[in-house]
Amino acid sequence: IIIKPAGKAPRPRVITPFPSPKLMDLPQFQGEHRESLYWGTYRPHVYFGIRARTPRSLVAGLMWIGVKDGTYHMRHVCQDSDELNTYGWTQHNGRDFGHQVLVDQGLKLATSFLKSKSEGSGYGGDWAVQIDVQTDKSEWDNEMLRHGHLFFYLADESGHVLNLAGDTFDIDKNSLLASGSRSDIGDWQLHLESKDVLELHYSGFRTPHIHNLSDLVQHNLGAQARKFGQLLLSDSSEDSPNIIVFQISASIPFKADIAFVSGTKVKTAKVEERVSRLTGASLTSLLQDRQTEFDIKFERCFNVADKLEPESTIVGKAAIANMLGGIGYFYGQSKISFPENSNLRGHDNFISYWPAELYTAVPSRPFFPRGFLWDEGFHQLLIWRWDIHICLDIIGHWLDLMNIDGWIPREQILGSEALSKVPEEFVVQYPSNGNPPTLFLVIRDLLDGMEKNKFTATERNGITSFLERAFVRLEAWFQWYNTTQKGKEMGSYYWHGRDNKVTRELNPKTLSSGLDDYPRASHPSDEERHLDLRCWMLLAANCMQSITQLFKKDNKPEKEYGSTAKLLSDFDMLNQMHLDPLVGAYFDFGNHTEKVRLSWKETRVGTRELVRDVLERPVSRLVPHIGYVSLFPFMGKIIPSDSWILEKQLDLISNSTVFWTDYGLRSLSKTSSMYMKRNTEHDPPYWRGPIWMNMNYMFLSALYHYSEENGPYSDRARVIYDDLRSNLIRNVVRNYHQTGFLWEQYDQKKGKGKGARLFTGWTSLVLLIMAEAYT
Ligand code: 6A9
Repeated sequence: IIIKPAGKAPRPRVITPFPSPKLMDLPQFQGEHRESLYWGTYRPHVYFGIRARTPRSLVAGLMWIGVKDGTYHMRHVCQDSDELNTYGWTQHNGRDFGHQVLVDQGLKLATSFLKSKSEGSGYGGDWAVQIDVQTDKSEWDNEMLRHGHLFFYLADESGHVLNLAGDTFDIDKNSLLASGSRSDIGDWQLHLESKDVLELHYSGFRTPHIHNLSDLVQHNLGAQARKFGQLLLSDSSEDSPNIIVFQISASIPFKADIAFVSGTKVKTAKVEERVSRLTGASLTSLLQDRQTEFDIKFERCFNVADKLEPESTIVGKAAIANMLGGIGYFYGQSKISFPENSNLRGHDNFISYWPAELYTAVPSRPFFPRGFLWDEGFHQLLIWRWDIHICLDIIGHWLDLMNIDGWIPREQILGSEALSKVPEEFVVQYPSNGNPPTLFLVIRDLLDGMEKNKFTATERNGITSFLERAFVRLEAWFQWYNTTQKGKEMGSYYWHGRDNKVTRELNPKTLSSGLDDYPRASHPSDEERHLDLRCWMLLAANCMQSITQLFKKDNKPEKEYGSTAKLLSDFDMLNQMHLDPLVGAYFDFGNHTEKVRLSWKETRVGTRELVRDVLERPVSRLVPHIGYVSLFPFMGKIIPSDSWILEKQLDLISNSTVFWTDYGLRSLSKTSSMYMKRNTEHDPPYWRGPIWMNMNYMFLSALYHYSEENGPYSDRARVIYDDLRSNLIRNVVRNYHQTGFLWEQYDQKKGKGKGARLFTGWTSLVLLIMAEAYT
C-alpha cells in the first residue's frame, strides 16, 4: 500500500531526484570556488556572451553588423549560415581570461574577456571586455566597411530595471553607461572607454523573453533604417527597461573597452580606480599578462613544445581554449517522455524534470550548444588536465541530474535559450535510453593520477571527498545500466529502445549508443548483444571496484563489482559471445539478415517513397559489420598481448579496405554492406564511414598500451601507433588552417572536415593526441 501524503499526488518516479546529498553542496564547491566561477563566458551559443552561474542572471552580449555580398547582416547567435571565415577562442583559461578572434568577410573582430576581484568589488568581482575592430587590407576602400557598428547589451533575466545613465552620452566626459542593483552582486555600473571617436546610441526594452534579443534589436534598427536610411538605434527606451542595448559606431579601425564593476554603493568602492584599471592601457597590459600565463600553463599541462610544429601548436591551443571557452551554464527543466513506456512519440506526452542547473562544455556552439552525457566524458579528459576543480564541478552537476532510478537524461536542453536551438521533435528524452557512461573514463584517469601522485594535496582531497559522496550515485548509475540494459544471456547487454517496427530506416538507429546509425542487427530484439555496451560495462565495473578499494567499504559490494569485472573480462566468454574466429573480428549478436535494402514504392497514388525491403528471414547470428564497435575489446585492452587475436586486430586496423585511411581510422569498413549507405531518404551516412576523433583517440590509447606491453606484437603496434597519430594530427591541422575550424568528423576519402563546423567538443582531443596523454 502506498500512503499518499494528504493533498499531494505522488511524484512519478521518473522525475524524482536521486535521494542522496548533492555533489554541488560539497564544501569544495562553495565559498571561494563558487565565487571565482561566478561570471564567465557561459553563453557559448552566442558569438560573445557573458552571464553568471545563477538561474536568473544579468547577461551581457555582443552583436555587430557584418557585410556580405553587398548587404548588411546582424550577427549575434552563432549560426553556420553567417559563414564567418573563422571564429573561436585562441586562448581561454576557463576562469578569468579569454581571447577570441572572429573573421566576418573583410571585418576582423577580437573580443577579450577579463575578470578581476579587487577591494570593494561585489560578489564575483568585476569584468572587462575589449573589442577590437579592424578591416582586412583588401577592404580598405569598401564604403560599407568604413564604419563599424557594435551592439553591446545587458539584460536582466529576473526583470530588474536597468538604469540608463542619461538621454545623451558624451563618454569623453563621463564613461558611465548604465547602472542597477541586484541581490547577488549589489549595486553595479557599466562603463565604456575608448581612445577613438565613438558615436553612441541606445535602446531600452522591457520583456521577459530574452532569447529573441536579435529580433528586438533588428526590428528597432529596421524601423529606423527605413525612416532615415541609417543603421542607428533610436535613443529611446520603454518604461523600466530590463534590456538595454548600446550601439557603438566608429570608423574602422577602433577599439572599445567595457568595464563592469559591482559593489559600487559602498563608500570605499573605489569605482573610478577600478574602471581605469579595467580599461585603456591598463586593461591591455592585464590582458597581455594573462596571455603569457595561458601560454605557460599550456606548456606545463601538455608538454608539447618539442613535439610540434608551430602551426600544430596553434591548433592545440585553439583546442583547449575552445573547450574551455565553450563551457556554458544552463538552467531549466528537461522534458521527459511520459508515461515512461509510451511508444507515442507525440509532443504532448511529456512531463517536466525538476528545475536544474547544468555547467557543461558543449560539443558545438552553433549546432549543439547544450549538454550531452557521453560527449562530456571525453571533454573532461582534456579539462581535468587543465583545471581539476572545473572538471569536478562539471561532473558534479551531471551526477546531480540523476533520478531515483539511477538514470541521467542524455541530452540536456535547459532554458529557453537552449530550447530555441532544437527542433521540437528532438526535445523529449526517453527514460529507457542510456548513453555510454564515459564519465567513468575520467574517474579512471583521476584514480590513476592519484596512484601516480599527479595531484597536489588539496586536489587529492578534493577528488577523494568528491568520490566519497559520488559513490552512491555512481553505484546507482552502474545498476541502472546493469539492470535496464542487460541482455538475455549472463554477461550480455544491449542498448534498449531501438525501434523494431521501422518501415523506412535501412537499419533502425541506436541513438543511445552515441553511434547513432552505426549498423546493428537488422531486427531489434531482446536477443541482441551489443559489444560496445559490454565493454563500457567492464570499464564501469573496474572503476567501481577501484573506488570501493579506495574507500575500503565493507567487502560485499567490492566482491560484487569484482565478480562483474571478472565475468566481463573473461576472454573465453567474450570470444564465445562476440568473436568470429574465421575473420578474427568481434561483432554484435542479434536477429539479423544482410538482405535488407531501401527501394522506391508507390505508397499512395502518385507518391513514391523510399521504404525498407526485407528479402530474407532474419536469423540469430553475429552481425557481420566490421567497424568501430568491432574494435571495442581492443580499445578496452582486454585482449592478451600475446594473442593471435591481437595480431588480427592490428591486421584489420592497418588494412586500407577495412579501417585504415591516411586521415585516421574510418568508422565502418569498406567491406560492410552498410558502408556509406543512407539510412532513409533524408538521413545521410553518419557513423558509416567518416572518421571521428573520440574513437580514434581511444584506439591510439590502446595502440600505445600494446606497444609498451611485452609481447610479439609490440613493435608492430608502435609503428601503427606512430602512423595513425601523425595522420590524425596532420589532417586536423591542415583542415583548421584551410577552413578556420575544427570539425565534427572527417571524410575518409580526402580527409575533409564534415558535419558541424566549429565542433570543439571531442575533436579537441587532438591536443591529447599531440601530447600523447592517454587514458
Ligand atoms: C539533433 C538537430 C540544429 C551526434 O555531439 C553530440 C551528439 C553525439 O553525442 C552523438 O554521439 N551528436 C552524435 O552521433 C550531435 C547530436 C545532435 C542531435 C540533435 C537536433 C538540431 O540541429
